Amino acid sequence: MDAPTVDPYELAATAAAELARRSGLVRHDAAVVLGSGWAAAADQLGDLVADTELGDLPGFPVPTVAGHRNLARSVTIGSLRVLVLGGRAHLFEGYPADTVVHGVRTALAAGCRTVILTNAAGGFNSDWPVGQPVLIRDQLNLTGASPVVGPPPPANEPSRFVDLTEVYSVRLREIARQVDPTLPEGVYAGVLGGAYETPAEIRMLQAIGAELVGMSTVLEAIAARHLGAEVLGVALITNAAAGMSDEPLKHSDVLDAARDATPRMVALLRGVLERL
Ligand code: 8IG
Repeated sequence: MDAPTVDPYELAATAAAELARRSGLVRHDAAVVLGSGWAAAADQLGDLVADTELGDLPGFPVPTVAGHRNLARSVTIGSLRVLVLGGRAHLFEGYPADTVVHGVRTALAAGCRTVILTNAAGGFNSDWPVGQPVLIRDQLNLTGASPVVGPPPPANEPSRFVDLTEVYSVRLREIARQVDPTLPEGVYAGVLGGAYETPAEIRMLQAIGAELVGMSTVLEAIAARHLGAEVLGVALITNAAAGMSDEPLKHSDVLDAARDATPRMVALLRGVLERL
């Protein structure tokens, strides 16, 4: 394997500098990564300061997945400066881990100390209907990839051996439940994806302690913890996982479920951000 020609931490610093130049905000305080179907929330999260196309920032691929937007939006909620990333890169698109987490590293280089990761996920806890938002309590990284694999981080960054005892902040989950006391918590299995699971794979994931499954989030959460941010993960259950219902899995159903849940998602995200 060839060593990368650009250090990913340096690339994130370059992207953050360009974001500051284009947005006019020298720093941001919190970042929200919007997953599949959450993009509509970008329009309702705060007072617009600036829009920057992700493709105009160094190191960002243009999002290709339906339901994602080519947008880094800077908004304010009171005095809080929030960076809303309208799209993300996935391993299943063929990107390496460093590219998948580039948005999160850029947000941290821009000053963010809080990272809210949202996603759409398949659920296999029968208490959770489609449209149910779930706080991620913990994760299983089953992708076989990690953002801290590769050349060691530069000397000014933390060691790769990051403590993952509390990936998803207890404090931020409590704040989320102040906003919506009915929110359940679950363990998210992050897989390489591309295809959805087989019923046998879902039974395996159940057996090893997961309750929801998706193709994102886990590497970004590791990267954010590595660089010291506090992380909140919110999954929207947009489909029953394979073998859990008689319905075939379709990406269009995922987007429909997310659209219907948008008002609740916006209220949750705004409520959390207002309380930071
Ligand atoms: I939305 O059922 C969504 N993303 N792996 N499995 C996996 N990813 C998903 C699923 C699902 N639903």
